[in-house]
Amino acid sequence: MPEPNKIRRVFFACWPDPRTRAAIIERRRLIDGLSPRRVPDHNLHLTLLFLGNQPGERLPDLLAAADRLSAPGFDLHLDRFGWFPGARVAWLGGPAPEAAQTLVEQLSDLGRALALRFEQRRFHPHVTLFRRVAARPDVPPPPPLTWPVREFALIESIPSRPYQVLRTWPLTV
Ligand code: 2AM
Repeated sequence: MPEPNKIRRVFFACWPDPRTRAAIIERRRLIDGLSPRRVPDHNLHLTLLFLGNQPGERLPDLLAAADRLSAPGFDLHLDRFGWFPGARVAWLGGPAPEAAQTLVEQLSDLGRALALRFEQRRFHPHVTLFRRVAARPDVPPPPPLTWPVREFALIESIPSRPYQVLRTWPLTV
């Protein structure tokens, strides 16, 4: 039986197609050994908007609102490795295309329209590759990768389990 009142930890993300996932893994290999906390292959993703803990009974509204959203696809150019000192994560990332930024704004408008509580951070397109990385990696840039983003997804994070894709939505061409 589903538990409607359970707290669910969710976020909107770009979920890589198989070719893009393989290309991200290849680039992760270039900085292998940065920390023992490598993000598993099946969890690699790029967060658009982190909603965090939400009451389970709000999920149907969230899914229905995202069903009504219309936004164009975009290409993400991932051309650099980076590191966030606070989160101590090493990542593969790149600049934010305007269409990606607009999608993030549409998603946060949607969350606000549903009166969900979440903390909005500035959008820095990145795929986390390693966690618990003590210092900025001193590595040459990776071969650039173009990720054709043609859909987005709502993902659930459940402790000790692979991320669950709850639903995906196409972006327009
Ligand atoms: P990270 O990869 O930079 O750690 C699932 O936890 C996803 O949501 C991860 O991609 C993570 O980003 C992101 N995330 C976790 N907590 C967050 C927060 N408070 N604000 C923004 N993004 C967050």
